[in-house]
Parts: sequence; structure tokens; C-alpha cells
Amino acid sequence: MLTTKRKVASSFKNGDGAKTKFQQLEANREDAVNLLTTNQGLQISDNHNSLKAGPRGPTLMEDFVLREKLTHFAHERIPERAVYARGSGAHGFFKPYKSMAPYTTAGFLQDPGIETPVFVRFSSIAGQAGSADTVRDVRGFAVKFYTQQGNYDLVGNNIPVFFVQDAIKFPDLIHSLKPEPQCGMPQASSGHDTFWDFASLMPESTHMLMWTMSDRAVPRSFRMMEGFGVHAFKFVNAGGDAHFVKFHWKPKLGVHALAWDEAQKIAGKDPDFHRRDLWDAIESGNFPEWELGVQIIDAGKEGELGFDILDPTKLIPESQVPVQLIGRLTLNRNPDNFFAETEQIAFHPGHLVPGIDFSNDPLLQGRLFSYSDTQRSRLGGANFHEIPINRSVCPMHNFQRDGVHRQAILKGRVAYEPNTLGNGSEFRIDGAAQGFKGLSEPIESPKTRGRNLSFDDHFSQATLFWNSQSNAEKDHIVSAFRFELSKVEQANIRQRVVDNLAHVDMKLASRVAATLGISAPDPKAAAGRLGFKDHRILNKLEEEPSLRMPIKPGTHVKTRRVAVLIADGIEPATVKRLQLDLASAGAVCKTVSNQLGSVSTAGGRQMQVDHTFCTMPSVMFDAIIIPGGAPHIEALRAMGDAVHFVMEAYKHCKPICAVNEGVELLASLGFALGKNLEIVVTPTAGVILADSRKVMDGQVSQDFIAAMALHRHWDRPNINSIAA
Ligand code: HDE
Repeated sequence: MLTTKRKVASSFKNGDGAKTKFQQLEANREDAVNLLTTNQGLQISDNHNSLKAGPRGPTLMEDFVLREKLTHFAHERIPERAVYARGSGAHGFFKPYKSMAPYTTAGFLQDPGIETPVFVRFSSIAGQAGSADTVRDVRGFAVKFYTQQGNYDLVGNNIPVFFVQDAIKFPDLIHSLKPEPQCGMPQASSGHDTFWDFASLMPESTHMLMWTMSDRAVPRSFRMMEGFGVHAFKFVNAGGDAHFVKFHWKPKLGVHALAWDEAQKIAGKDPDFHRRDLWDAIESGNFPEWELGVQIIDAGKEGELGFDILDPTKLIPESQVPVQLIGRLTLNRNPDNFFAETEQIAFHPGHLVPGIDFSNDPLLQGRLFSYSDTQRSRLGGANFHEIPINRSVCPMHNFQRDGVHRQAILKGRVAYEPNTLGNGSEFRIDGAAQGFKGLSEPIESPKTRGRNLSFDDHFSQATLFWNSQSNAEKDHIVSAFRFELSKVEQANIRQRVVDNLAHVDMKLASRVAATLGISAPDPKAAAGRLGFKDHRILNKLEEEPSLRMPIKPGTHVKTRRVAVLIADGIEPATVKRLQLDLASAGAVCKTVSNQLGSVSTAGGRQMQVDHTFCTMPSVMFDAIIIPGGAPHIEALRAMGDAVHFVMEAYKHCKPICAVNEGVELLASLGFALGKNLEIVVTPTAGVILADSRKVMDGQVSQDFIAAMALHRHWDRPNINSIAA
């Protein structure tokens, strides 16, 4: 972990906008001081001994210093979030590229000169607050914009659709996903009977299951995942014209995933992997960035989409409605205090500003009720908006009063409206021109407890998603279903899932079923079950490229972690050259050996060891370098941890650069290499075999950086035969 030294001055070099929240929080910040007092400010004289009746006697009840300290400690915990409990947050700012005035009056989207402070919290849904970061799960992507018109919260996920269509099913979904009630297991995992029991009986979850079984559910980093508002919202302009809008966050670093085997190992080796990654990137000045994208649907054209825009199990393919990029989000400051900021921040999809409105999506409508309800119990009462991280930066005033932990001291006798006793003139808010006004729109009737027929198609977009994946991504989806379902004890549940999948794609269903000890998938059996809906829309598209996890052209390797394996006798010149080139491309190189301290190079100098194989295994890196030097390679070959390191990096499809004798190490480990080891060849995707000359003329660095920019080489052959 890097030091937490604040870099406040440099955080705001882009402008002053983001300062507003920073300055507001300043009133509550406290620096470390060498002073101990009670909570009442009474100076403490002894913090090591309680008050006793004689040096060996019982502790006295009158020791109010001891009692206050123990009591406060016992009350440190608050209830964790019922869902999305595990999270990490950061401060930053948002800047629009252009005015969105034609579509919305939202103040923070009007002027490219205005920076709006934000706080973002990333999270996973299923696990408890102390669960591992890299589990297979949806990630929350919640953004609070502290705008001059009030706080606006965009509370989204890294997956654009959801499991259920109606809020009334949310508690059932979560109860099935959470640890089973009788035994409290498994933690942060969907691989168990109750989840798949529920999911298999809820065909509307099929599209979301395709996403959660895909690589999207094991992101490499919060910095490398997309975000989505999921529901349709509305933009409303000054003329009162409304457009449906879907929100997207596009990461500047591209969208990247971990290998599933790797994700599971990281969960043990470093459960804080994503939290640390975000923290370190910000501390080192590599501020993560996303672009805000919107899909705006022309008024009245939503009917032409081919599906219901209010159905949260559907996405709008980007080929049908392109995403316009309208602004940039930068995270540039870590919190000062995890509890005070990341834990106490309270999001709510109903925190809106004028110019943005809801849609009638029945999942969203339920959320509008639920969030402030949960905050009241989680944060201890009705005044959670007064907690510093939740306070708006614009003036806030109303006549709500009292309640637990009230902070504001409102003066005078008036706590009602209308009044004249406030400041002498009549004060009445009764349809004034300014302020938030919900969009006036006709409401459908009659009142009904049911769903529109347009919500009954549960498979078309799941098929579109499947058809749009690359071969490697398809393989990963099949493996994920097999993994999860192999953990399901009841065969009939496994069978129901593959019967449903037969309605997505028969090949997918058969491949999944093949290793599960059940019968071949039967689409008719699925169609005969309660809850199955037969309504199928026609996809307008065969496939949608934006649903793949594409490598964006020009993706760079900034902050990617590269391990350099070192032992006594290492040839240092090529290492130095590679390290220099990688550092200037922004990658972070670390030397790894079997013990801390240093190793002796071939020339008799010392090379510093940053990490050991057992504390920083290959899963903590994005790429590895095996430098040359005959004694060094002999030494590595004799270290089981070093050999495992190399095998595992290969298995996880990471770029590997081997130099001179390093190539022989690879060859001796049984990798299929080219015949001529003298020249740089890449017989296997992402494996660079180099000699010193090519390293020194810079060619190898270029190739290696290009291989790293692709992140992982998922098409690498034979990885299942590698024991690691
Ligand atoms: Fe949430 N959700 N949710 N949710 N949600 C919460 O609020 C809820 C849903 C999302 O970092 C809770 O403060 C209901 C969809 C995020 O603090 C709770 C329904 C999406 C976060 C709650 C949904 C989300 C939450 C738990 C169905 C993606 C974490 C504690 C009607 C668009 C925010 C809390 C943070 C948190 C309720 C469905 C996103 C209980 C009832 C769909 C990112 O209020």
C-alpha cells in the first residue's frame, strides 16, 4: 500500500469546481494531534491504567474515562448495507463536454467550464462488508454529483440489465443469492442451490445470468469496467420536452477481466485487490477516468425499439441507438476516512435535479421507496442527510425538524409553511416557477397488479448477447455455468437451468449440460413450467459488437503491473532496458524473488527485491518478464514457487517476455515454442521470446507493450493442460 500522504494541491489543477465539496468537508476534518481528551474535552492523564481500588484491587465504577472508552468501542459498528455491502469509494469531479440544454435543464450538464464534485462508490452485491473483492458478482457503480441544484445520484451497475423486472421480486432474489439461512454459507457466491433454484424458476433472469456468467462479473479493476444506469430515465428540457435516456460510463482504460481461476486465487491472496488497486492508482496520480455516455431516444420513438424500454431486463443495442459521450468523470482523491465517507454515504435513485426524471420502469419505481428507508435504519435515523459526506454543497433548508442526531440549529419560532413570522413577509411555496417539477404526463389506467405483455420476452436479448461474444468469451460463459451448477446439489435444479438455456442457444445449453451429470437440455420441458412466457420478439440485430469486451485501439498499459523474476546471477542490462521502456509507458515493474533483500547480478552488483513469490504470486500481476543469465535461470528452476509463478501466468493468458536463458526456462517447462530461439518469435499469443540484441534495440519492449495492451491472450492454446 502506498503512503496516504495527501496531494490536495495537485488534485484540483484542472479547475476549482471539485473544491466545493472538499472545502465543505474541511469543517469536519481533524488532523492527528498528540492530545487525548474524553468526548467532553477533558484532558486524560493516563490511557494505560483503569481506576482501581488499590494497585491489585477491583476496577471502580466511577472510572468514567474507562466506561466512555469501552462503551464507544462497543457501539462502533452500524448495520452494513443489506446488499452491496462490500464497497470502495473515491472523490473526484465531473465535467461535461458540451451543453446538453437541448435535452435537459440539469445544471451540471450545461456548461463545459463547470466542474461538479462527485463521490463514487463501487461495490459487489452479494458478499458481506468483509468479503473478497474478486468474487463472481455484479459490481455497483454509484455516483453522487454534488450539483448546485442539489445532489444527483446515478446509482447503477457494471451490467446494463437486471435479474428481475419488478421490485416486488427483489427481496426474493437477494434471499436466494445471500448465504443460505440454515448454515450462513456460501459467502459472496451465487454457486449454490437456492440461487439457481430461484433463477431457474424465473426465466426473466436469463439475460442477466448470461452477463453474470460472463467475464463482466470478474473485472480486473473497478477502473476497467463500464457502468450503466440500467433503467430508462428521462431528460426534460426548458420547454418541458421529455426524452428517454439510458446512462453509460465508459472507462478510459478499456474493459478488462480476470481469469476465473485467477479471481478465486486472488480472493485468498489479497481479498482487498480491487480496493487496493483503486487506492494505489489515485495515490500515485493515475486518476481513473470514465466518459459519461447517453443513449437518447427521440420522443415517441421508443415503440420502434422492438422491446419495452421500461423492461430492466433489456438493453438498447448501441447499433440501434448510438451512445453519445457527453462528459468526463475523474477520480482524484482518496477518502480521508473510510467509515465517515465510503460507509456513511447514502445513495438514492430518487435524489434528482431539475431536468432529470424517472421512467415507469417497475423496478426503478420500487427503488424510489426503498433507498431512503434503508438509510434511516442503516444510518440511525431521519437525519442522515446531515452527515458530512451526504450534505449538498448548495443551500438546503426546509421545516423538517428534530430526530436523532440533529445537527442544524434552526433559529426562530417558525417550522412550518406558509408563514409570515419567519422574516415578516408572507412565505409560501405553492407552484413557484423555480424548483423541481416532476414531468406532467398521462397515467395509464386501470390500476392493475400485473405486467404488460411486452415484458414477456425473456430470451431474445440473452441470445443476442451470446451471439455477440467472441469464441473465448463463449468458452468462459460455458465454464462459468458449469462451475456454478456443479456446486448445485440437486440435479433437477441443474436440469431446469439448462432447459431454460436451450431457449437461448441449443449449443450453449448442450455444452453446459455435458459435464453436469444430467439429461440433454429440453426446451419443451422449460416451456411447460409455470412462469415460462412464450412471447418472443424479433431481434433487429444478429449480433451487437458493443456487447463483447473489446480491446479499444490505442489502449495503453498505464498502471499495469509487471513482475520481473530475479535470482542470483541475473543478467541486468536487458532487465534495465525493459524496465525503463515499461516505466515510460506507465507500467509498474516490480522485482520478485524467493526472499526480500537483494540478489547478486552476473556483474557482481546488487539488485533490489521488491516482493517474494509467496506474498506476491503471479495473480497479483498483469504480465511477467523472465530475464536471462544462466545461473539465475538455474536458481529459478530449482524454486517451486518460481516455476509455479511462470506456469500460472501462462495459464491465465498473461503476456510473458522471456530473454535469452529465460526462453530455455520456458522450453524446459514444456511450453510449445518455436524452433529457432535465437530470434524474437511469438509462437504463442502474448509470449515474446527475445535475445539481448533485440531487447537493447527496443523492439522487444514495443512488442511486449503491444501484447500487454491486449491485456490477456484468451485464445492461448492448451491452457487446460497446464498444472497451476
Ligand atoms: Fe439497489 N439497493 N435496489 N439496485 N443498489 C441498495 O441501498 C434496491 C437495484 C444499487 O454504494 C440498498 O444504501 C431495491 C438495481 C447500488 O451505497 C437498498 C431494488 C440497481 C447500490 C437497495 C434494487 C441497484 C444499491 C442497500 C429493486 C442497478 C449500492 C443499501 C427494486 C441499477 C449503493 C443501500 C452504495 C444499494 C434497494 C435494485 C444499484 C436496500 C429495493 C436494479 C449500486 O436500498
